[in-house]
Order: sequence, then C-alpha cells, then structure tokens
Amino acid sequence: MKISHADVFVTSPGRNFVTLKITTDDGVVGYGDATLNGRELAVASYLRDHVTSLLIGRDPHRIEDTWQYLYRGAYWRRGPVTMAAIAAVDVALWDIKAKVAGLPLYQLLGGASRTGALAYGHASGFDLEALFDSIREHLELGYRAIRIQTGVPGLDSVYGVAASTKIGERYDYEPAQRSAAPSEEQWDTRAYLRHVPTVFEAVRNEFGPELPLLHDGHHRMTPIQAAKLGKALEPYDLFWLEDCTPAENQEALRLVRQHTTTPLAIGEIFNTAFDYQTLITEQLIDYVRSAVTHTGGITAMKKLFDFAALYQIKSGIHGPTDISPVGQAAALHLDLAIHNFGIQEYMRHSPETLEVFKTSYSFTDGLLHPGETPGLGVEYDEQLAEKFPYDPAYLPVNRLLDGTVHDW
Ligand code: EZ4
Ligand code: CO
Repeated sequence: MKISHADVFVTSPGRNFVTLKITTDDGVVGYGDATLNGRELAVASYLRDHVTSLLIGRDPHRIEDTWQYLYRGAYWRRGPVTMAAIAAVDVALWDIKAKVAGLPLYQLLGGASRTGALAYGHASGFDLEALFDSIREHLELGYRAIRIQTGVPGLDSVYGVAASTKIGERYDYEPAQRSAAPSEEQWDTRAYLRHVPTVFEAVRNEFGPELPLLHDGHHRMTPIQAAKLGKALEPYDLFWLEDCTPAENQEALRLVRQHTTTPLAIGEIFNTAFDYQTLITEQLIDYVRSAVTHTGGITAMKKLFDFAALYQIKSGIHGPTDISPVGQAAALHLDLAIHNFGIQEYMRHSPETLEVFKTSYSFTDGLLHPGETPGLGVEYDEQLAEKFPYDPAYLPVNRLLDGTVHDW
C-alpha cells in the first residue's frame, strides 16, 4: 500500500479549520487536523509547499518512520506550525491504519481503559447571575465538570467570558474574532486576584462541594501572583488551575508549587515533550494540557503521556472549538486508551462545523466516547466545506490599563 494523494483543505463553517486528507492507492482515506488558531494559512502552506509531495509513494503504515522523517528531516525542529503539520500527517496515518485494521483507533492504542472520558465544559458570565445560569445550563446538558470564568469589576471584556452564555447562540467564548486585525482587551491583575476567590466562594455556596470546578488563568500572572491565587482558591477545592504563568520558563512553576496545593495544569501552547521536561521530572504540575493537533499527533502524545505517567501526572487534553472535530476525535481515542487519563476539555462545535465534519463520538452522562467506527470516526464533506471559504480571524491582544501589552 502506498500514499497516492495528500490534499489540504481550508474551510470556515463557523470558524476556520485546516484539514489534511491522505489517500492510499487502494482508496483508503485518512484525515488529520492542522488548525492553528489565527495562523491557519501558515500551516496550510507548510503542508502544501513542503510536506504533501514528500508523502506520495510512502508506505502509510510506517507512522513512526514518517514522524521522524518529517521532524528530523526538516532540521528546523519544534514550533507550533511545524508540530501542527506533523500532527496532521500523523493523525491521518493512524486513521488509515485503523481503517485498514477495521477497528476504532483506540483499539490500536491498547484498547479501552475506561467506559468514557470525563469532559468539562465552559461556563461563564460577567456577573454571578449570568454565571450561575450558564452553570445550570451545562449541568442540564449533562456536564459533570465545569470551568468557571467571570468578568472582573472595572474591566469591559475578559478572556473566557462568552458574549452570550446561552448554549446554541454563542455560549462558547470564541477568542478569535473575524477581522483583519486582532481586537484589544484590557487587564488588571490586582483586580482579578481580588475578585476570583469571591466568585468561587459563591459558586461553592450555590452548587455544593461535589462538582469538579476548573479555572483558566491564561498565562496572565507572575509566579508570585499565581502562588497567591492558588493559595486563595484552596478552600474551594479546584480540579485544576490552568496556565497560571507563561510557562516557557518552566522553573517559574517551582515557586508556585512551593506555595499551594491547588492542582496545576499547563501546556495548551506547548508543542513537544521537551516543553514539559522540568515540569514532569520535578512533578511541578498535575495535568498535561497539550492538544493532539498542536503537539505532533497521536505518536508524540502517547509518548508524552507515558512519560508523565511515571510521575503520576495525568492528561487534560486541550479541546476548544479551534481544534477541529478530527483533532477532537483523535484526543478521545487517546483518552479512552491511556491509563493516566485525567479529564477532556469539550466545547461544542457549531452546527455548521458538525455538518462539514460528520463525527461518531458521543456524550452521555458527562462522558465522551469516540464511537466504534473504524479509524477516527470522522468524515469530511468536501463539497459542503467549499461553501465556507477562509475568513481571516485573529486572537485578541491584551493591554494593561496603562497600555502595556500583556498576556491574554
Ligand atoms: O484560548 O483555544 O483552555 N482553553 C483555552 C482556549 C484557548 C484557545 C486559543 O486558540 O484557553 O480557549
Ligand atoms: Co486554556
């Protein structure tokens, strides 16, 4: 069996997605997600201009060899564009292998270790009333774990708070705005640090001690600010505090860790296991947040999770709407198979997205399951996708009240 075609599709059914389709000479098709929010065309070009022609004629079963060929062969290693491109090839090849085997992909990864993957959804609201409504809506939808983001008094717009909290309208906070340039948000860390513990106190009083609650700090704190927040949130028993600092500096987490027992999750903007080396070997975090789509695919993520498992660190795969249903399905097959699964992020894709990408995963009693369709279980409707051309969209830029650019 040989690869005969490799095609890259960019479509925008509600938001932009990049999809790689690999076809074999006997007609087996595999899909990979190459979506990098706000930089989509860079990955499409990397694939079209530098990768697809190298795939033609290769044996699609040689997944590890193809991964190493693309990673080492480029000489220029790592980085979000490169690793998203490699991930797309890797996931498409796993899709093909599983289809040839006639098995859902998780069976090739060791089989099911659990009945389903606990998922968390995103509740948000500018004030407590809107936030409580959003939490209730998520509970009614069946969510059994919930991320909490709220407005901060004095700030007009804050990352993670949806314009509308009504599911079906725009309950998902979609940080990328369709326009030719990024929108700008404002930020005040001291106001945020004063406010957030009062929100968690109110949520615990209203919803009780059982419900797993998460919070995303989105890289906005210094290590000592993150330590302070972690300590302040301890009475509310968070499942995790995510991306508390910009963790390119892995050593920063040592300081946070020394001060708080709030569990820490990090890594949605990481793209290799090397970004976690200190964090894992020194046990400075509790959850690995990488996306399959941004961290080199199934092959790299399986190794990363096995490495983390040696240190009792669990998975918490990134699953926002800017991961396509192909990337989400890949995550679910891993979630079901690995031993050290923790939780899976699950924002719902829009109805238009789910018409272009036909999925076979399910959500029952708070648990996601990838389904039993051979391969990943996702079909891509090329004709329908053409009706949704690429539309530029950018993630926001954040500024402190004095105008200084800040992490958002
Ligand atoms: O901001 O995926 O935990 N989830 C997140 C996401 C990210 C977006 C960026 O593209 O932080 O909402
Ligand atoms: Co996040």
